[in-house]
Amino acid sequence: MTHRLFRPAIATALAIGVLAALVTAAPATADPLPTPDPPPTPTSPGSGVAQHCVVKLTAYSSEPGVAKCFHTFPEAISFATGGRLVDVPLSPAEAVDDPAFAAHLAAGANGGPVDDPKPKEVNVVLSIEYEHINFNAGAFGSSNTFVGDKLCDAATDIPEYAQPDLRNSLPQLPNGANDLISSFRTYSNCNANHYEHVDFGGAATGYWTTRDYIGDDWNDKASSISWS
Ligand SMILES: [Ca+2]
Ligand SMILES: [Ca+2]
Repeated sequence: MTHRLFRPAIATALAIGVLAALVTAAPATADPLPTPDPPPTPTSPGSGVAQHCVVKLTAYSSEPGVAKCFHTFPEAISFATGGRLVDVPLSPAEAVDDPAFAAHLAAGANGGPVDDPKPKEVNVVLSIEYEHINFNAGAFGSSNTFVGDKLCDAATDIPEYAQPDLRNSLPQLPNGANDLISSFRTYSNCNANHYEHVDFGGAATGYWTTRDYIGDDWNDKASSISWS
């Protein structure tokens, strides 16, 4: 109660003080008022540099994959599928809506039969992770395509693939793909488990399939991923 009683008095005193200061300062050249900081941006502002990187992982290895990066999404997908998918829609969002594209990737070994006699020679797409929601890398957004050398199996007790540090996945961005992912699409029988910190630390989503939005709790949070 004491504070409330004093508040009007303080406010009045402050107002009088400000007026007095303004009157006093008026004839002089006033310093410019400091520019207030802009309000924080409520959503991911985007990287500003479009990157589309493919990371090749080896099954049952915890070695971080090496990223190979491209300026456009079609270039990245063509590389990820060993050149088999060349007629790729220009944007990731269009690609997701393209039935032929989805069917090729969902079939496993780049559209070839799952029992491809030479599975080691082709890459299997595990998941494509997007900087923005709705599988949209946007004009200045990025995508991260993870590929492996075999399909995931049905069980999730032992993950087939792991990327322990997403900072390595989009090399030209200051923080890589760390704390960037907003949506993802899974392929090749794989589910993706996203972790709060590198080396699979902190909270985990559990093994999820495709999400057009990873959710408020996980937007721009993931720092490592495993697939199973
Ligand atoms: Ca994001
Ligand atoms: Ca994180």
